[in-house]
Amino acid sequence: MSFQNQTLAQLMDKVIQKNPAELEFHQAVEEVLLSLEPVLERHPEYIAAGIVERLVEPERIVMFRVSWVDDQNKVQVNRGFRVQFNSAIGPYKGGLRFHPSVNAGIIKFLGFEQIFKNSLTSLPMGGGKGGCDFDPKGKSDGEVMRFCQSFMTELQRHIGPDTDVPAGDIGVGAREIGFMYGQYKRLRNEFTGVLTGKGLTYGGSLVRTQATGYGLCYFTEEMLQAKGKSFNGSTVVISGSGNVAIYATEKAYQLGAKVVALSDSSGYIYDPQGVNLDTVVRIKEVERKRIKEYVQFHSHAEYHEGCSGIWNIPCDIALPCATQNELDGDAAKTLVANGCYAVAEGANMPSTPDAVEVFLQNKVLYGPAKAANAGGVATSGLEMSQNSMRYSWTFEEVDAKLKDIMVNIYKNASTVAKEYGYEDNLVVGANIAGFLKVANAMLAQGVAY
Ligand code: NDP
Ligand code: 2IT
Repeated sequence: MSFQNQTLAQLMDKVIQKNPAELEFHQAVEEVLLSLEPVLERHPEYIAAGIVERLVEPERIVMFRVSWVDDQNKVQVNRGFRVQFNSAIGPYKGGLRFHPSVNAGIIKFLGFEQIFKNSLTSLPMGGGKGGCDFDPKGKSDGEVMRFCQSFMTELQRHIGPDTDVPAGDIGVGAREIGFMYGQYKRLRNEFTGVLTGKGLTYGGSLVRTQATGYGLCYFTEEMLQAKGKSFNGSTVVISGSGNVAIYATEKAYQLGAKVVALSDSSGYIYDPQGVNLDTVVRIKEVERKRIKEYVQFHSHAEYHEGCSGIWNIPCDIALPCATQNELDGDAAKTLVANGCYAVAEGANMPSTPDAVEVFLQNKVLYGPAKAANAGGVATSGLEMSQNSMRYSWTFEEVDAKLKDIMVNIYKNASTVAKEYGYEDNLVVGANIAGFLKVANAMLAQGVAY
């Protein structure tokens, strides 16, 4: 796809010029701007008010040194980020990623996408994201604690329950959130809902742990049922074996599917009988080991080095749940050739633009990340509501609200796609639906808000 609208084409050039070398950010912006062409034709007032120009510029970026002392008493220095992208519809909201690959471009792409995702949830949350190039792998609990405390010592100046509410993402789970929450509370002397994904003993919400994976399957089931299909009886391939992948696997099984493959950043397992989730949870979550250990417990299963081969496994439904750009055009063609009819994204931007093109051209049911994985942040929004009320809902109550939100995101994205002449294109539908609410809030609030 290329730009027809000159204003948008020029804006895209400017984004590339002003943010050199931030390839993931360019990719995320280009996809959204292409989707917005039909909206701007209908609504020139958004151009007049500079809405899109303002949207691609973060309201604020904080970059900071994180120094900490390792178990050998050596000083370590990492680089932390928080991008506060857009607060038009609520306090900045989005996860923190701890991974050696983290840089400004990656955090900006994630923060930019979060604006539209959060808008789609229908809850009042702006877009933000943060993280650090710290690698939790191989670190002791003490090292992770000291790092998290140092990270929060700076971050706490920039966040707050009505300002900016971070959560988890890659490398940030219950352990890291606990350490960061403890440090925030120590420094600020406040017990507030400043982070989500908290433990259940100190203000966390039931279902938040499961929410992204469960929500992904609720969304996918809705997308399938609209075309007379369902998870029931299907074969599913899921990449990753972290928080999102594990709970997507659990829900896919509950909906009657068989999950035959999972991966980590070293390689993938293929278990034609269906992966045993208890084994995966023990290896990845409890022991923090590699997925290849799986074949020691299930000798009929196979382990293959390298991540991309997972897409060669024949399946009906593919759920990429590891990281950005993990599924390229060739992998998409292989999936299609093997009969895969649905792809929904648990990870953020896992499919390259070429892969997305292949899915759309071949009429694969395709659920883009902003819509399909919004269940995590939606349940974070529900955690914020419960914290404000000083109250907690039951598992069933939160799960029902999550399901309702995911079904509505599907309906909203597909209705808007049709309304703008792109029936069945959920990329365009989700981007436009997410954009409209934010754009109207920005219009209402004036330029120098
Ligand atoms: P986890 O840290 O729990 O798990 C990440 C998984 O992805 C691990 O299996 C990891 O393998 C694999 N992985 C990470 N980086 C790479 C890489 N560069 N190449 C190949 N595999 C990789 O993170 P989550 O499950 O929380 O996040 C997974 C994806 O879902 C991310 O894209 C995240 O942004 C997105 N997401 C997460 C949400 C949440 O609520 N947690 C909400 C919405 C989206 P290894 O163990 O080897 O590192
Ligand atoms: O990408 C995401 O939506 C997340 N990592 C979850 C963010 C959140 O605030 O719960």
